[in-house]
Amino acid sequence: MKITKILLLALFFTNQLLASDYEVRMLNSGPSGVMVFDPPVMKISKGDTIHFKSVDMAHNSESIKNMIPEGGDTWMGAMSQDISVTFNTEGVYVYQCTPHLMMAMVGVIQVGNNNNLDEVKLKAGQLKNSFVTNKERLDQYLSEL
Ligand SMILES: [Cu+2]
Repeated sequence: MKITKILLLALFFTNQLLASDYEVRMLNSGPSGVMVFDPPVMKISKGDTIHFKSVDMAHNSESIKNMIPEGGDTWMGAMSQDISVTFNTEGVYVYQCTPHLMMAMVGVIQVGNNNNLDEVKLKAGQLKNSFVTNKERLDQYLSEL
């Protein structure tokens, strides 16, 4: 019995150690265009953390309603502030920079599986209507999953 307990504990701590940290920068101009998250598309594992870095001023990171998996945590970063988000629910998440949504400053994160991808793509079709520039950007991002 004792051995089992120790093994379980070891497994638990190994999982904790294996969780990875990633950085997404919020930029006025980046490799993929103007007003972008960099990198804009991330594939991570359950339990991983993303640090959204306020590199240029006047950006934030906020999850978009109905574009995250069922039971997934929402987040809302303050303007010009870093925010760290740990993802414990698998699926596809779409998030925005609130003041630059019109310019399609959005990003996509796939945590583990992409079971909700069809649903997210459907919502993306509607969200596109609020983009003034870079209208194809979100479709492009989603096609990379
Ligand atoms: Cu922005």
